[in-house]
Amino acid sequence: MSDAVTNPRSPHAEPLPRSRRRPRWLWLALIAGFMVVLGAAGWARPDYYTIEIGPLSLPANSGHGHVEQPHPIAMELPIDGWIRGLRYELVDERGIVLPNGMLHHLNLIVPTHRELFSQIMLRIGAAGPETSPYTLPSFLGYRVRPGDSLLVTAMLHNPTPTGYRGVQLRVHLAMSPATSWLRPLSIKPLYLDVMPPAGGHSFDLPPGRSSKTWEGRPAVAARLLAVGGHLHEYGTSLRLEDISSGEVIWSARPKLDDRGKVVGMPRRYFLPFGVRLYPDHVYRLTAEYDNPTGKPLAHGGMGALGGIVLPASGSVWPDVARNDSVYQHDVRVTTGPKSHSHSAPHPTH
Ligand SMILES: [Cu+2]
Repeated sequence: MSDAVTNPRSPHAEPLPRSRRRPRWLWLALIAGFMVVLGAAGWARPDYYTIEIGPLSLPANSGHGHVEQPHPIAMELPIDGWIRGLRYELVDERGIVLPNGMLHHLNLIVPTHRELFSQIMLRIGAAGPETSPYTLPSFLGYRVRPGDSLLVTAMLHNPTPTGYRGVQLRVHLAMSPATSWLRPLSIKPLYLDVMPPAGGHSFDLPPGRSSKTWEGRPAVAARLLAVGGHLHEYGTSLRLEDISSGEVIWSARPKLDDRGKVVGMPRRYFLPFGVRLYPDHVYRLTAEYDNPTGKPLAHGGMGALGGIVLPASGSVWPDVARNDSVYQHDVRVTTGPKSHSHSAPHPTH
């Protein structure tokens, strides 16, 4: 991990006039400092907008292939403001909170916008059983307006010996209202995967050490403000590199429990300035594994990065290309009948 990549005055600075560049970042740094003080004082706590999925039946000891999965929900958001975070809970018919381990994964997708690095639909939130609730600092948010489309997909299973009925998955979006006197910076979430953007994101894991990579370019210049990741069991590292400049932007090892099981990935903020992403640079995401079982593991591997970016000022985020084959393939696998298989898009957490 190099400090140089977080330096806003890297040799790759865009040829913007100083008068345009400086005040924006000076302003951001000032706001950041100001908001830390306000945040510490308990100001700007988010409201929550809740989406309920269910009721669902979760028989005891049932894998995701043996549970009737919720259909993808396409909705129009009635809210005007900024989404700043995500948490969820599962409750049974009596309202008793159930173990998070029954969520296999949850994805929030905006079908009318695309990702920075590919033509697939924009992923704005994801969670799995290990995901702890998160809320962005109050000066960052994803802007939503009434009528915006949102697609919610989820998969559940029940590894416990107790069956449950009438289960509701409650997804709480942390929000700042549009009326807030201080406008958050309008960020875009980022999703990268070591598998091709559209289609199944798990891959077969060979025995021993192996790695999987994907490379791509961002559609517009942006600053990467935060990253997190997702690896499966036997994952040893996840790394994002700018291979045009040779810099490692982020490299992380999974958090392990006492028995060496992957229980999560560290998150990192690059505040206040972020790491510059250039449309003419190529970026590579690498997931490394060390499978000690001596056997190939079908669908055993995954490597995904979730983050947030601040698009460069004046940049125009490209529209979705509904005729693009990658976009269409993404829509098919995300919302079609096969969206309930494990090869469906899967969370970053
Ligand atoms: Cu996974």
